[in-house]
Amino acid sequence: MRISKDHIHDSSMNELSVHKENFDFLSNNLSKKNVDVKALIKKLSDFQVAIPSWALGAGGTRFGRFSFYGEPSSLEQKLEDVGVLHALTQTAGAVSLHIPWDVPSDYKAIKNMADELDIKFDAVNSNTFQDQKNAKESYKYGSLSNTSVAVREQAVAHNLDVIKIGNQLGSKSLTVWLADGSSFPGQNNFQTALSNTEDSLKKIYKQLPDDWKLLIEYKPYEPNFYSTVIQDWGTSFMLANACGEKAYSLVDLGHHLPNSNIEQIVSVLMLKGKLGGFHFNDSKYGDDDLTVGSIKPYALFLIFNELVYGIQNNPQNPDLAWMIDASHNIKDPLEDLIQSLEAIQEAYAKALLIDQYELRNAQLNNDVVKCQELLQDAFRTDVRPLLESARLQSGGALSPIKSYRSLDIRNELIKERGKHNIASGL
Ligand code: AOS
Ligand code: ZN
Ligand code: ZN
Repeated sequence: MRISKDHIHDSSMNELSVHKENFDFLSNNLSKKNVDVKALIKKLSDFQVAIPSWALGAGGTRFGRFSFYGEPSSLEQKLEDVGVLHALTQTAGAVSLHIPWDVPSDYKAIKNMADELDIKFDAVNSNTFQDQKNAKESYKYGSLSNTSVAVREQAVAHNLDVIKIGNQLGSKSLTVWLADGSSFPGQNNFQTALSNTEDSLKKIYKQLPDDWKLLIEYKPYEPNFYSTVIQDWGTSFMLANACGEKAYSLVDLGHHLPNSNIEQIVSVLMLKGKLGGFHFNDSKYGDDDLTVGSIKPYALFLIFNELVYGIQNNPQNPDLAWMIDASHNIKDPLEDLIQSLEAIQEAYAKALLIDQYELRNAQLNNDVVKCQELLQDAFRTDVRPLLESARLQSGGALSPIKSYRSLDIRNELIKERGKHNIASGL
């Protein structure tokens, strides 16, 4: 499945004049406020978000799965899907692989294909939350934290394998998310579990190539429901510090207890130079993995405000690995990812509109009302014409969802790949 630039261009034609009107209106208004519209559009074009290989098919809950048909069943097909997303949005220039689900059989071919599609390999993810076929040891009672040396060694070895695989593709970071924890009080010794995890992570870190980062993801609960070893940003930060300067925390928006102030976590981690990666999604209750911006767009904007501030003021913090971490049960995964990409760009653009200088002055004057006005003025601006313009300039679609539908891409994929239902195996 390849869509040509011409097709994308043609699919955008009939709305071009409306876009022009909206864009002129907005850019006039912004210019009056001394916003450098061109520079802003350039920032939007440069902002690329990795697509996780596991979000391209229909997901599910523990109760059931519903396929969308035409889902990718090989790494090649997953890349094709990311290629479709990138061609339409010009924002999805990277993919994040999960090992062992995505082990390439022919590295050269996969790399060539990614090059052709203009896709980079972002962070690689290890998997010690499932037992693998023919594995000697089981992760039922934990992986890097397990009380058994043999299990820990197997889990460390797997992470080292993942680094090797990623290295051959040009990845520069390893993301570790552990399901380790306990479901019942008394089941685990908290101190032993944390110490074992630290030791295991240090063993992985020792073998990390010099130009790589180790990203440590935290999450309060699920699949374990009483305790999780790496439960919060503090634990992740502690472990990253224990490992060394190439180790960082990774924030997944769904991995916080209700009402956590995520923007403050982001801000503090950046001040300490320890925010390495980001998993975007949205949620109402827990790790819901819903479409970015579908539930709390204002919270997302406030998080981006801190990210923009950090990018501008915290040279001690490295460039971040941006990724969507979503799961789809009822939407076409590709449409859902397009919506997520749009929401991310929208929040970023709005955050870029905040007058940081004015905000700083209002803060120093304790003008609380002005501070709020400055934030909300940016949030209330309809920035979509800027996103459209960034996409058009890079050869993407004016409206990716509309083009995806008018080009009938899902049916094309079903024609190519058949109605085989990956989710149920039917
Ligand atoms: C799990 O909750 C984490 O968000 C992981 O980052 C990710 O979703 C997982 O590794 C994919 O199964
Ligand atoms: Zn995640
Ligand atoms: Zn998650």
